[in-house]
Amino acid sequence: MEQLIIGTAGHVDHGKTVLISALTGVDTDRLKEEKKRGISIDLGFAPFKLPSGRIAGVVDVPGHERFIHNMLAGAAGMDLVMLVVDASEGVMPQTREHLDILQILGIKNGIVVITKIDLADEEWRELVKDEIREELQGTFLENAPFQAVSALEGQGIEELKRLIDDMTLNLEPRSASGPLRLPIDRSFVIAGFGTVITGTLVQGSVRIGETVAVVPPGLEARVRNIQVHDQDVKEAKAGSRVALNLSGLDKEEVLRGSVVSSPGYYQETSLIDVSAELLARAPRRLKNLDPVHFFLGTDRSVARLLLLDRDELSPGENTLVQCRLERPLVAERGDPFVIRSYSPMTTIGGGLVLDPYPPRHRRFRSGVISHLEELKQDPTAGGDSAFLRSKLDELITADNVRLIKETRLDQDKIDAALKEDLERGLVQKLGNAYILTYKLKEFEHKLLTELESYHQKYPLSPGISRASLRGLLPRAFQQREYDTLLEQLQSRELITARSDLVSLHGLKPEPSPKDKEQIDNLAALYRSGWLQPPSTKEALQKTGADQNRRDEIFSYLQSMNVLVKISEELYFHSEAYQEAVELLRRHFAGQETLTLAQFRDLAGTSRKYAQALLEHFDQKKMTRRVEDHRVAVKLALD
Ligand SMILES: Nc1nc2c(ncn2[C@@H]2O[C@H](COP(=O)(O)OP(=O)(O)OP(=O)(O)O)[C@@H](O)[C@H]2O)c(=O)[nH]1
Ligand SMILES: [Mg+2]
Repeated sequence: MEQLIIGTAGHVDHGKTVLISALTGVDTDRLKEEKKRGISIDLGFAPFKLPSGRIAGVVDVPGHERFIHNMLAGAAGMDLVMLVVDASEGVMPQTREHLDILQILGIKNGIVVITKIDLADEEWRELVKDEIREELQGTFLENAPFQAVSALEGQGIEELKRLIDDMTLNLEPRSASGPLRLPIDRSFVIAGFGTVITGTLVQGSVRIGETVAVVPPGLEARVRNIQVHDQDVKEAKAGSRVALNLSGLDKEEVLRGSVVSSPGYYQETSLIDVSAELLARAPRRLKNLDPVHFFLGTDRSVARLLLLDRDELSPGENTLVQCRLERPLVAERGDPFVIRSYSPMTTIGGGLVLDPYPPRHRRFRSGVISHLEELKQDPTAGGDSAFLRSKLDELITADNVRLIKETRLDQDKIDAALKEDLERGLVQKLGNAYILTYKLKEFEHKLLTELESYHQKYPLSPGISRASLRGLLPRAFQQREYDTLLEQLQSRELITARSDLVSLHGLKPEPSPKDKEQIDNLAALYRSGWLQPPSTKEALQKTGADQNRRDEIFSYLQSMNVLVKISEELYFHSEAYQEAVELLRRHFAGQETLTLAQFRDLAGTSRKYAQALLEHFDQKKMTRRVEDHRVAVKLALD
């Protein structure tokens, strides 16, 4: 696993930052205030080269109880945590509180690091070890290895590095497929460079040039640059610490807690159904609608807890709750969250999100409770609707038949899941098929950007051919879905789609003065050539126009009805062409048949042009060839 986040946890002053510095060579306390007070205040970050050569991202958290909200923002993405305990002091309040938080957040792997062993004798250290072991009973660190170190004198540091290496070799990588999700933990502006945000990429991937959404507030921005461990990269995948340079945002608009995501995928929500637990060591019971501090990802809000099936929640109990948030945030099914009491602020519990977009509930409704109980059985799998969406994400588009085949869900379940997703705007219909909204937006964006750059490159061209534009979409897109997509963009007045060409809406090619002159000269040339016009190559040469712009110039002249196309090489001035049709008409008004020689003489042209015109008329079903002459088919209509 290349992408790996290693974090610290533990009481204030127990040696976390100095330990990180011994491991990585980086002092992560970068704030002036931190230096002055000798404690960490905000999260610290550093790249960490493991003995195996892999590079992990380190998140160093502050231990002081006043900065637990910062610790919470950093803890969410850790793959492995070092619980740091001072060998002299032993277990202290934030050792416990951090442990509770890590446990609630579902962190799975950890090492207990006993620090400052140069200050404690062997016997004392053994006592502290026993005390810690007892504290870890029943937690994810119950069987975690211990490592004693002195960060100042270097004892145990190499052993700790190797231990971290070994323990992270076989961790399961995070999912790089699916929509992008990057909870922001820092945002700043670099003069002349713009807004930079950092965070742990928890799902999906991000590429330079991509358009992403920042929710809240729900703005779109373009990814101008990406760094992983201070190195420029083109793409970053789930599990990495990344810094994104975003264009199109002001610093004010991006705060810790917002999420960078695929456009259209996440919406902010202020009602969340959860299964919540009050810790056994919580100091008192929680009453219905009590306010608490609610922490999810790197975001936080004050929330009131609507207890759905009881009036009070006692320490050690677990129940179903609708959280009413004061400030909306981004949540997804299965996300863990932490709650802290309103005042004084201590960690009292947490749980898992069951439904991030529920309707407003009333209490003691058996229907609501049994539905949430069902969701609770498998809160991380995400139920049918999330499963269906993950399938759609892979398939890109799929109709009903395909969905049944791929999900193996029955029609009723698919209908119910789709109904919910369509209502929430997560899925949209495209003809007979379904597509994730964020994907659809991505493709729309791709087509529009291509059209923009096409028009820029070929200012005279009336549009790009329908078929070559389709080439931008994945092959999973059926013709019918593509046509529907174009129709939709047209009805939103973003494009004009004709049977053969597609252009941006309202596009009128505007020839530059120089182009205008050449175009006028070309028109004059074809007019004077009349029924013996030059080849396109000759014409371009004579007027001094760029041969490479042949298609652009001639399709412009065609679209302006100045020229009529017979073949790639041969065009006629439209008045000359009209005369040829008129000659044909007049001839057939009095006679049944027409030979090539007759037409040549009528038109006063050469055999070559007469033949090309007649073949063209045949093709347009105006005439038909019978042996060595033509008969009229449908002349009147033209
Ligand atoms: N003697 C000795 N002192 C240490 C050792 N590690 C850290 N210290 C000292 O302990 C103090 C606190 O260390 P930090 O690393 O800042 O502690 P911290 O856990 O990061 O503290 P917060 O981030 O504020 O929670 C500093 O004065 C360090 O010099 C060690 O191994 N031996
Ligand atoms: Mg520190």
